[in-house]
Amino acid sequence: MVKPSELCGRLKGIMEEKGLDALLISKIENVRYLTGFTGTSGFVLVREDNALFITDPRYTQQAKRECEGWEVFELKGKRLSQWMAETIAPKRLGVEQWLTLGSLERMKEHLKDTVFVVVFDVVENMRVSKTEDELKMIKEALRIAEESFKELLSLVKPGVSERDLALELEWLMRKKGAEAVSFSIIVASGARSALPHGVASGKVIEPEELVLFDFGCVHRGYCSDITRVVKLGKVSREEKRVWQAVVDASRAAVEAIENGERSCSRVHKTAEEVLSKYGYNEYFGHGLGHGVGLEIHEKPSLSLLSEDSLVDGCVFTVEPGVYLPGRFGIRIEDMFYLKGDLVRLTSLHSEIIEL
Ligand SMILES: [Mn+2]
Repeated sequence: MVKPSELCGRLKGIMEEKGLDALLISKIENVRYLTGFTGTSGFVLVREDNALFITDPRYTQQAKRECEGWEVFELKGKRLSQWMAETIAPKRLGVEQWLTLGSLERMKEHLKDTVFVVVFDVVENMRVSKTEDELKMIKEALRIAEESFKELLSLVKPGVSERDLALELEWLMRKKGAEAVSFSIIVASGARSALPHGVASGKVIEPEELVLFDFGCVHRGYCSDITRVVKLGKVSREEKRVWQAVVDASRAAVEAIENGERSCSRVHKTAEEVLSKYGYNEYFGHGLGHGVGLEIHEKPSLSLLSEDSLVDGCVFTVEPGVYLPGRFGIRIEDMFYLKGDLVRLTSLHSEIIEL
């Protein structure tokens, strides 16, 4: 949570630069980050010297309890744009890049003379560096996911479908206190493991197959994200080599960061170079990793095109993968926290788990 006065201070620069007399934060994760509001409908309206939380009668009571230090305004019987037109009538209103074109068109019906100015990532940038409290919640989400996965392993055997395993894993995580899964669980077996985002299907697992699990859960709004690979039988030579390439790529990225590299694109490149040495570069098509917090994918983005940097306090994944089409794929994903030193948050070992 950020105090309204502090928020005004932090946004003063951008508001002056863009000549805004008001800035509307509408993306719900950003609203939650700023105010602590956990409902699904709410806005933060920032002006030069105050910031207000706005919601509708469904959430007024809840917001008064959750949004400590925030003035809660209940919007009743009219649209936000109508209320803004009647009260503050902004000349230049900042909106986030997430506002839909449809919402913008509707707002213009009331705010006819207002100039709308898109601002990018104002709150996302504030969210990059995690507080101790946020870190605690991420760690708990990770602990729940890891323990659930360990329990799931006894159920991974030939004849079980990917979907059943995904359901079991979700069930285990929910039973341990997770609010939700952080994304649709990926269980990809055999040749499907070469699909980087092979969401669990009805496919039944066969003997001697590799099974890739990518999963995570949400604890008090905060996400976790892990990828591990299981082999039903003994790992083959080639599988071992691909795994080694992936683990070496991950280690090289981690070492670069430990040696002070902060450019996300350069960290990505470091990992890619290792895969190149193994001849697997063309089988790795996605970014090396991403920030994790209130959203499963947030800043910083560790990819070739990213302009992001790793900053103190950021939590992110490192997840190189090699996908051999029609054959198999291996990805290992760990979570890290940068605070002076780089701390590996994931505690599961990275070996292929032979069952
Ligand atoms: Mn991930």
